[in-house]
Amino acid sequence: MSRAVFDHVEIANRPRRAPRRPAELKLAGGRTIRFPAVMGILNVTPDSFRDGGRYLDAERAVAHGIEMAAEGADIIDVGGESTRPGAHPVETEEELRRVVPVIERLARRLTVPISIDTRKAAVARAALDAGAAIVNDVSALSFDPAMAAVVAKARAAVVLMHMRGVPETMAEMAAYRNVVAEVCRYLRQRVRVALAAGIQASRLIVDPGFGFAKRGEHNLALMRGLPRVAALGYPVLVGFSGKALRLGLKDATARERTARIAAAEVTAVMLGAAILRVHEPGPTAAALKVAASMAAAVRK
Ligand code: PMM
Repeated sequence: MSRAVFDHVEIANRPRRAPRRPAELKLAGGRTIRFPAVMGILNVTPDSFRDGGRYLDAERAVAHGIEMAAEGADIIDVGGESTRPGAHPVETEEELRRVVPVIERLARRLTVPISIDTRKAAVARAALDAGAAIVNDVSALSFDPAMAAVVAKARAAVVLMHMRGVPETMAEMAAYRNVVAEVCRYLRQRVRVALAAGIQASRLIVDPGFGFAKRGEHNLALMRGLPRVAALGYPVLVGFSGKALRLGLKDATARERTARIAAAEVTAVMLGAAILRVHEPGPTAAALKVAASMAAAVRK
Protein backbone atom coordinates (compact mmCIF):
# COMPACT_ATOMS: atom_id res chain seq x y z
CA MET A 1 0.00 0.00 0.00
CA SER A 2 1.29 3.48 -0.83
CA ARG A 3 1.18 5.18 2.52
CA ALA A 4 3.74 7.89 1.94
CA VAL A 5 0.97 10.22 0.75
CA PHE A 6 0.37 11.20 4.37
CA ASP A 7 3.59 13.14 4.23
CA HIS A 8 1.91 15.56 1.84
CA VAL A 9 -1.04 16.44 4.06
CA GLU A 10 -0.59 19.98 5.31
CA ILE A 11 -1.10 20.23 9.05
CA ALA A 12 -1.80 23.70 10.38
CA ASN A 13 0.32 23.51 13.50
CA ARG A 14 3.23 21.52 12.11
CA PRO A 15 6.27 23.48 13.28
CA ARG A 16 8.01 25.54 10.63
CA ARG A 17 11.19 24.04 9.24
CA ALA A 18 10.35 20.74 10.95
CA PRO A 19 12.40 17.92 9.54
CA ARG A 20 10.31 15.47 7.56
CA ARG A 21 9.54 12.35 9.41
CA PRO A 22 11.68 9.49 8.11
CA ALA A 23 9.81 7.49 5.46
CA GLU A 24 10.94 4.13 6.77
CA LEU A 25 12.82 2.34 9.52
CA LYS A 26 15.79 0.16 8.67
CA LEU A 27 16.13 -3.05 10.63
CA ALA A 28 19.09 -5.39 11.04
CA GLY A 29 19.23 -7.95 8.22
CA GLY A 30 18.18 -5.44 5.55
CA ARG A 31 14.46 -5.38 6.36
CA THR A 32 12.58 -2.07 6.36
CA ILE A 33 9.25 -0.87 7.73
CA ARG A 34 7.35 1.74 5.70
CA PHE A 35 5.41 4.42 7.59
CA PRO A 36 2.73 4.76 8.76
CA ALA A 37 2.99 1.26 10.20
CA VAL A 38 0.64 -0.75 12.39
CA MET A 39 2.10 -2.58 15.40
CA GLY A 40 -0.15 -5.38 16.67
CA ILE A 41 -0.08 -5.96 20.43
CA LEU A 42 0.45 -9.49 21.72
CA ASN A 43 0.43 -9.43 25.51
CA VAL A 44 1.46 -12.80 26.94
CA THR A 45 0.42 -11.69 30.42
CA PRO A 46 -2.35 -12.43 32.90
CA ASP A 47 -3.07 -8.74 33.65
CA SER A 48 -2.73 -6.35 30.66
CA PHE A 49 -5.27 -3.64 29.76
CA ARG A 50 -7.35 -5.60 27.37
CA ASP A 51 -6.02 -9.02 26.48
CA GLY A 52 -4.65 -9.99 29.92
CA GLY A 53 -4.87 -13.78 30.31
CA ARG A 54 -6.11 -14.43 26.80
CA TYR A 55 -2.77 -15.35 25.24
CA LEU A 56 -0.83 -16.86 28.15
CA ASP A 57 -0.88 -20.14 26.29
CA ALA A 58 1.95 -20.05 23.69
CA GLU A 59 -0.03 -21.78 20.94
CA ARG A 60 -2.91 -19.31 21.25
CA ALA A 61 -0.48 -16.40 21.36
CA VAL A 62 1.27 -17.54 18.19
CA ALA A 63 -2.06 -18.05 16.41
CA HIS A 64 -3.14 -14.53 17.39
CA GLY A 65 0.17 -13.05 16.17
CA ILE A 66 -0.29 -14.75 12.79
CA GLU A 67 -3.87 -13.54 12.64
CA MET A 68 -2.83 -9.93 13.35
CA ALA A 69 -0.18 -10.06 10.60
CA ALA A 70 -2.81 -11.38 8.17
CA GLU A 71 -5.12 -8.49 9.19
CA GLY A 72 -2.48 -5.90 8.30
CA ALA A 73 -0.05 -5.59 11.22
CA ASP A 74 3.41 -4.51 9.99
CA ILE A 75 5.06 -5.39 13.34
CA ILE A 76 4.04 -7.77 16.15
CA ASP A 77 4.88 -6.48 19.65
CA VAL A 78 5.27 -9.32 22.15
CA GLY A 79 5.18 -8.46 25.86
CA GLY A 80 5.44 -10.62 28.98
CA GLU A 81 5.11 -7.93 31.66
CA SER A 82 2.07 -5.72 32.00
CA THR A 83 2.85 -2.02 32.33
CA ARG A 84 -0.68 -0.87 33.10
CA PRO A 85 -0.95 1.55 36.05
CA GLY A 86 -0.50 -0.32 39.33
CA ALA A 87 0.85 -3.49 37.64
CA HIS A 88 3.33 -5.52 39.68
CA PRO A 89 6.76 -6.29 38.25
CA VAL A 90 7.46 -9.76 36.84
CA GLU A 91 10.60 -11.83 37.57
CA THR A 92 13.04 -12.16 34.66
CA GLU A 93 12.68 -15.96 34.53
CA GLU A 94 8.90 -15.75 34.30
CA GLU A 95 9.04 -13.05 31.60
CA LEU A 96 11.50 -15.16 29.57
CA ARG A 97 9.28 -18.23 29.96
CA ARG A 98 6.31 -16.26 28.59
CA VAL A 99 7.85 -14.52 25.59
CA VAL A 100 10.75 -16.57 24.19
CA PRO A 101 8.78 -19.62 22.92
CA VAL A 102 6.21 -17.28 21.31
CA ILE A 103 8.87 -15.18 19.55
CA GLU A 104 10.77 -18.26 18.34
CA ARG A 105 7.65 -19.67 16.74
CA LEU A 106 6.43 -16.37 15.33
CA ALA A 107 9.84 -15.63 13.81
CA ARG A 108 9.71 -18.96 11.95
CA ARG A 109 6.18 -18.34 10.66
CA LEU A 110 6.08 -14.60 9.91
CA THR A 111 7.87 -12.24 7.56
CA VAL A 112 6.83 -9.11 9.50
CA PRO A 113 9.32 -8.02 12.18
CA ILE A 114 8.75 -8.83 15.84
CA SER A 115 9.35 -6.41 18.66
CA ILE A 116 9.84 -7.26 22.32
CA ASP A 117 8.11 -5.05 24.90
CA THR A 118 10.46 -5.26 27.87
CA ARG A 119 12.51 -3.15 30.27
CA LYS A 120 14.99 -5.94 31.01
CA ALA A 121 18.26 -6.48 29.13
CA ALA A 122 18.24 -10.27 29.67
CA VAL A 123 14.75 -10.53 28.18
CA ALA A 124 15.67 -8.25 25.25
CA ARG A 125 18.81 -10.30 24.53
CA ALA A 126 16.92 -13.62 24.56
CA ALA A 127 14.13 -12.14 22.42
CA LEU A 128 16.61 -10.77 19.86
CA ASP A 129 18.35 -14.18 19.76
CA ALA A 130 14.94 -15.78 19.22
CA GLY A 131 14.26 -13.56 16.19
CA ALA A 132 12.96 -10.18 17.41
CA ALA A 133 14.30 -7.09 15.59
CA ILE A 134 12.96 -4.21 17.72
CA VAL A 135 13.15 -3.56 21.48
CA ASN A 136 10.16 -1.62 22.84
CA ASP A 137 11.44 -0.27 26.17
CA VAL A 138 8.84 1.78 28.06
CA SER A 139 11.64 2.96 30.36
CA ALA A 140 13.68 4.34 27.41
CA LEU A 141 16.84 2.40 28.44
CA SER A 142 16.66 3.72 32.01
CA PHE A 143 15.36 0.68 33.94
CA ASP A 144 18.22 -1.72 33.21
CA PRO A 145 21.75 -0.30 32.85
CA ALA A 146 22.69 -3.20 30.50
CA MET A 147 19.86 -2.54 28.02
CA ALA A 148 21.54 0.06 25.76
CA ALA A 149 24.55 -2.20 25.12
CA VAL A 150 22.29 -5.16 24.26
CA VAL A 151 20.41 -3.06 21.68
CA ALA A 152 23.62 -1.57 20.22
CA LYS A 153 25.36 -4.94 19.90
CA ALA A 154 22.39 -6.55 18.15
CA ARG A 155 21.96 -3.50 15.85
CA ALA A 156 18.28 -3.65 16.83
CA ALA A 157 15.81 -0.79 16.54
CA VAL A 158 14.57 0.59 19.85
CA VAL A 159 11.46 2.45 21.05
CA LEU A 160 12.30 5.12 23.65
CA MET A 161 9.11 5.92 25.56
CA HIS A 162 8.41 8.69 28.05
CA MET A 163 7.10 7.80 31.47
CA ARG A 164 7.73 8.77 35.05
CA GLY A 165 8.45 6.39 37.89
CA VAL A 166 7.43 2.77 37.37
CA PRO A 167 4.01 1.35 36.40
CA GLU A 168 3.21 0.57 40.05
CA THR A 169 3.51 4.22 41.10
CA MET A 170 3.40 6.33 37.92
CA ALA A 171 -0.18 7.62 38.35
CA GLU A 172 1.01 9.75 41.30
CA MET A 173 3.63 11.43 39.12
CA ALA A 174 1.26 12.91 36.54
CA ALA A 175 1.99 16.61 37.20
CA TYR A 176 3.46 18.84 34.49
CA ARG A 177 3.84 22.55 33.83
CA ASN A 178 4.10 21.94 30.08
CA VAL A 179 3.70 18.28 29.29
CA VAL A 180 4.72 18.54 25.62
CA ALA A 181 7.92 20.46 26.38
CA GLU A 182 8.82 18.15 29.28
CA VAL A 183 8.20 14.99 27.27
CA CYS A 184 10.24 16.33 24.33
CA ARG A 185 13.10 17.32 26.66
CA TYR A 186 13.12 13.84 28.18
CA LEU A 187 13.03 12.10 24.79
CA ARG A 188 15.91 14.27 23.52
CA GLN A 189 17.93 13.28 26.57
CA ARG A 190 17.16 9.55 26.08
CA VAL A 191 18.11 9.83 22.39
CA ARG A 192 21.49 11.24 23.51
CA VAL A 193 21.95 8.28 25.87
CA ALA A 194 21.09 5.83 23.08
CA LEU A 195 23.48 7.48 20.60
CA ALA A 196 26.27 7.58 23.20
CA ALA A 197 25.81 3.83 23.73
CA GLY A 198 26.42 3.25 20.02
CA ILE A 199 22.84 2.79 18.81
CA GLN A 200 22.50 4.29 15.32
CA ALA A 201 20.15 7.27 14.90
CA SER A 202 18.39 5.43 12.05
CA ARG A 203 17.30 2.73 14.53
CA LEU A 204 15.59 5.06 17.03
CA ILE A 205 11.83 5.46 17.55
CA VAL A 206 10.35 7.85 20.13
CA ASP A 207 7.03 7.56 21.98
CA PRO A 208 5.40 10.24 24.18
CA GLY A 209 3.91 7.46 26.33
CA PHE A 210 0.16 8.09 26.27
CA GLY A 211 -1.32 7.00 29.61
CA PHE A 212 2.05 6.59 31.34
CA ALA A 213 2.06 9.06 34.23
CA LYS A 214 -0.44 11.15 32.19
CA ARG A 215 -4.00 12.20 32.96
CA GLY A 216 -6.63 12.84 30.29
CA GLU A 217 -5.61 16.48 29.84
CA HIS A 218 -1.95 15.47 29.40
CA ASN A 219 -2.84 12.87 26.79
CA LEU A 220 -4.87 15.46 24.88
CA ALA A 221 -2.08 18.03 25.09
CA LEU A 222 0.32 15.42 23.73
CA MET A 223 -2.06 14.65 20.88
CA ARG A 224 -2.05 18.35 19.96
CA GLY A 225 1.72 18.37 20.47
CA LEU A 226 2.48 15.41 18.19
CA PRO A 227 3.95 17.68 15.49
CA ARG A 228 6.49 18.86 18.10
CA VAL A 229 7.35 15.28 19.04
CA ALA A 230 7.73 14.42 15.34
CA ALA A 231 10.01 17.45 14.94
CA LEU A 232 12.59 15.66 17.11
CA GLY A 233 13.37 13.94 13.81
CA TYR A 234 12.64 10.32 14.74
CA PRO A 235 9.66 8.14 13.89
CA VAL A 236 6.95 8.58 16.55
CA LEU A 237 5.07 5.60 17.97
CA VAL A 238 1.74 6.08 19.76
CA GLY A 239 -0.49 3.65 21.63
CA PHE A 240 -4.03 4.80 22.47
CA SER A 241 -5.82 1.66 23.54
CA GLY A 242 -6.81 1.71 27.20
CA LYS A 243 -5.56 5.30 27.64
CA ALA A 244 -7.72 8.22 28.79
CA LEU A 245 -8.10 10.35 25.65
CA ARG A 246 -11.69 11.53 26.04
CA LEU A 247 -12.81 9.33 23.17
CA GLY A 248 -16.04 8.44 24.97
CA LEU A 249 -15.01 4.81 25.33
CA LYS A 250 -16.42 4.17 28.79
CA ASP A 251 -19.94 3.19 27.82
CA ALA A 252 -19.20 2.47 24.16
CA THR A 253 -19.94 -0.85 22.47
CA ALA A 254 -17.02 -2.84 21.02
CA ARG A 255 -17.82 -1.55 17.51
CA GLU A 256 -17.98 2.06 18.70
CA ARG A 257 -14.68 1.67 20.56
CA THR A 258 -12.98 0.30 17.46
CA ALA A 259 -14.25 3.16 15.28
CA ARG A 260 -13.35 5.86 17.82
CA ILE A 261 -9.85 4.52 18.40
CA ALA A 262 -9.24 4.17 14.64
CA ALA A 263 -10.36 7.79 14.12
CA ALA A 264 -7.95 8.98 16.82
CA GLU A 265 -5.16 6.92 15.24
CA VAL A 266 -5.68 8.38 11.78
CA THR A 267 -5.63 11.85 13.34
CA ALA A 268 -2.37 10.99 15.08
CA VAL A 269 -0.81 9.96 11.77
CA MET A 270 -1.90 13.24 10.19
CA LEU A 271 -0.21 15.02 13.11
CA GLY A 272 3.06 13.16 12.56
CA ALA A 273 2.83 9.69 14.16
CA ALA A 274 4.62 6.96 12.21
CA ILE A 275 3.73 3.77 14.12
CA LEU A 276 0.39 2.92 15.76
CA ARG A 277 0.47 0.30 18.55
CA VAL A 278 -2.95 -1.35 18.41
CA HIS A 279 -4.99 -4.31 19.59
CA GLU A 280 -6.98 -4.57 16.37
CA PRO A 281 -4.72 -4.11 13.33
CA GLY A 282 -7.52 -4.81 10.80
CA PRO A 283 -9.70 -1.72 11.42
CA THR A 284 -6.63 0.52 11.90
CA ALA A 285 -5.03 -0.65 8.64
CA ALA A 286 -8.37 -0.19 6.82
CA ALA A 287 -8.81 3.33 8.24
CA LEU A 288 -5.25 4.28 7.24
CA LYS A 289 -5.83 3.02 3.73
CA VAL A 290 -8.95 5.15 3.29
CA ALA A 291 -7.25 8.20 4.78
CA ALA A 292 -4.27 7.70 2.47
CA SER A 293 -6.43 7.58 -0.64
CA MET A 294 -8.42 10.62 0.58
CA ALA A 295 -5.18 12.51 1.10
CA ALA A 296 -4.05 11.54 -2.40
CA ALA A 297 -7.39 12.71 -3.85
CA VAL A 298 -7.11 16.07 -2.03
CA ARG A 299 -3.65 16.61 -3.52
CA LYS A 300 -4.84 16.14 -7.12
N1 PMM B 1 1.41 0.88 26.23
C1 PMM B 1 1.37 -0.26 26.92
C2 PMM B 1 2.44 -1.18 26.87
N2 PMM B 1 3.55 -0.92 26.14
N3 PMM B 1 4.72 0.50 24.68
C3 PMM B 1 4.81 1.64 23.99
N4 PMM B 1 5.92 1.91 23.27
N5 PMM B 1 3.81 2.56 24.00
C4 PMM B 1 2.65 2.37 24.70
O1 PMM B 1 1.78 3.26 24.70
C5 PMM B 1 2.53 1.16 25.47
C6 PMM B 1 3.61 0.24 25.42
C7 PMM B 1 0.18 -0.55 27.78
O2 PMM B 1 -0.91 -0.96 27.01
P1 PMM B 1 -1.35 -2.51 26.87
O3 PMM B 1 -1.55 -3.05 28.28
O4 PMM B 1 -2.62 -2.42 26.07
O5 PMM B 1 -0.25 -3.26 26.17
